[in-house]
Amino acid sequence: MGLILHFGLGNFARAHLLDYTDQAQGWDLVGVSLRSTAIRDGLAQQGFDYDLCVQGQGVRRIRVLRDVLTLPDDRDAIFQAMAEADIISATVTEKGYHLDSAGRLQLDDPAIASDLTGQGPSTLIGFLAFGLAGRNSPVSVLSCDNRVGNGDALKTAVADFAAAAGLDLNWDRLSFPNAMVDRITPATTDAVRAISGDPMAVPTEAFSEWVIEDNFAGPRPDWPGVQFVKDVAPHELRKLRMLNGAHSLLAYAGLGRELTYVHEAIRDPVLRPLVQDLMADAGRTLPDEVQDQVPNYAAALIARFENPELAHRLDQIAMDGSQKLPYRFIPTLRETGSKAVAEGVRAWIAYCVSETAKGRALNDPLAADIARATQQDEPDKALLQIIGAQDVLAAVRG
Ligand code: CS2
Repeated sequence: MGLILHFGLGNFARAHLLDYTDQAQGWDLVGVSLRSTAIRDGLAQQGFDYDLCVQGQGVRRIRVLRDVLTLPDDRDAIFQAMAEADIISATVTEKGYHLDSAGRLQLDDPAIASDLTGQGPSTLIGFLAFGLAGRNSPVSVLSCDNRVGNGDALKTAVADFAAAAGLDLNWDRLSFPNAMVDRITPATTDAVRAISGDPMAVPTEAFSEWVIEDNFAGPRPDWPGVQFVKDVAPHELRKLRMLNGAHSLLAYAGLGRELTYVHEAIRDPVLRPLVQDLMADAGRTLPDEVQDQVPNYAAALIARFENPELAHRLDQIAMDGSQKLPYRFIPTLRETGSKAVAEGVRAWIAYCVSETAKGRALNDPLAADIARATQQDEPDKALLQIIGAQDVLAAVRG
């Protein structure tokens, strides 16, 4: 039996990695929930099984999860599982990597600084550095987050931490495959719980995609439908700039137009052509080998966004903008001067300004900096500075 130890048990992981692994033979999966015990408590009541409500296909009962470990009680058990796992995977969202805009670990970030004291980690990065130090059997560390070069980013974070903490890792036995992950998975609503009868049910779409760099240090499951490739970058850029870029445009511009859901925003007569332009502009920045996929991919994305049954909230996508925009918007704007992307960035700025003016704290790890920036004489300039994108100020001002 192979073992996957997975950090981050939000809806996305439960609709993606866990669904794929449930369909593969011979693997167990133990989850780690670092930030709260709520998911562990809910799942433990039902033997860690839960319903995946796949839109248009019905319910699949996912039974692959063996246990969920949480802090502070299970720290030793987490290290024990790290010593045994063949694969350590993660969905901790963009901010869980604690990297600065130059891609290096933020050693002065309070959570990282606290992990560096050696009193028992509480971040993924701290766990990986301490847990992998001294381990000699092969292990693959698999990021399933929406970052460019997610495996490389995770490796840099762990290496920076290990260097600062004076830890020795056996890098020859470790691999950090890059991966592109895709499945639109909204938060669970009361309606979903009521229909399925499972309080821990996860709603998701039928579509699902996973492209992984073929770079595993040890064994891996025979996950159905996964593409193993030499270079993930073209797929990753396609997905981040076209799907996620369009999502963020719909979120900020849609909220500005007082809409609530993705399916409403994509039918809005102003937003729909903007999204089509953004996808065409983003498509032009992609490597040659995926160019022929661009038109069909764009059309398929629009159809996915139109799906009313997912009830995907725009404010869910609007979260953590400072962490998302650098991959989703800025490269397309730099490379093409896209008017649609500039509109998206302006919508993000307007969202930051109006939320702050209403006295609401943004759901963003840089919320305090953002709130301060909105008070400056030139809020757009100050906000772009926060995300390392001062160079696109003129394009944003138009
Ligand atoms: C969304 C993503 O919340 C967001 O930022 O853009 O979670 C998106 O739904 C997924 O990446 C789809 O695979």
